[in-house]
Amino acid sequence: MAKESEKPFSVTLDLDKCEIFGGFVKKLSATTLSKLIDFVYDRDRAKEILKSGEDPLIYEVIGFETPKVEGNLSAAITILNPGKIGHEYYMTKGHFHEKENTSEIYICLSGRGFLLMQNKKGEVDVQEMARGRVIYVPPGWAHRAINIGSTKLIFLAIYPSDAGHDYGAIKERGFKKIVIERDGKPSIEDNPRWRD
Ligand code: S6P
Ligand code: ZN
Repeated sequence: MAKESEKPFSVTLDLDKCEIFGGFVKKLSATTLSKLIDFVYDRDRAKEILKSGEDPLIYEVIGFETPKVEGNLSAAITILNPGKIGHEYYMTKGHFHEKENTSEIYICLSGRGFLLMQNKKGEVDVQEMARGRVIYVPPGWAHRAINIGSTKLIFLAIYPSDAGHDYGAIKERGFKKIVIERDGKPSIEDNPRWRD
C-alpha cells in the first residue's frame, strides 16, 4: 500500500452508523476522565469518581492522519459520550493549533452539542452542533466540543496534518466559559477559574 498522502486514497464514512473505517483509518486516541481531569471545572468531583475505581471513557478519536507536512490534510471523527462531571457536561480537552495559521472544519454527524471557541484576544464564540451543521474554526481560535445531549456527539474534523495540538494554555487557564447544567438545561457561564 502506498504511504498516506503520496497517492489518492479513500475510506468509508458510514453516515447512518456514524462510523469511519478502511484504509489508513485507526484509533488515534482515547480519553478517559483521568486524562481529562486537569481540564474540568469540578476537579474534586472528578477525583471522587476516580477514587471510586471508575475511569469512564469520555471520548475517542478515529480517523487517518497523513504525514505532518504542509499541504497535507487529515480527517477524524470524535465520538464524545454523554455525561457530566458534577454539573459540567462531558467535553473534549480543547486546543489551539501549534501552527497558528491553520484552520479546521467540523461536520456534525450525530447528537447535540456546542463548539466553544476562543482566540488569543479573549473573544469567545459558541456554535451549535447538530447533525448536518458545518462549522468553520478560523486560524488562531482554540476549540472545544461539548456534549449537551443524552446520546453520543459525533463529528468529523478535517484539519491540516501539520497543525499540531497545543493543550498547554487550555490546561493552565481553561476557556473563559464553561457549559454546565442549570435547572435541567445547558447554560453557558463564566468560568470562575479563568484569570486574564
Ligand atoms: C483536531 C481536531 C479534533 C480533536 C478531537 C479531540 O485538530 O480538532 O480531531 O483533536 O476532537 O479533541 P482534543 O481537544 O482532545 O484534541
Ligand atoms: Zn483542532
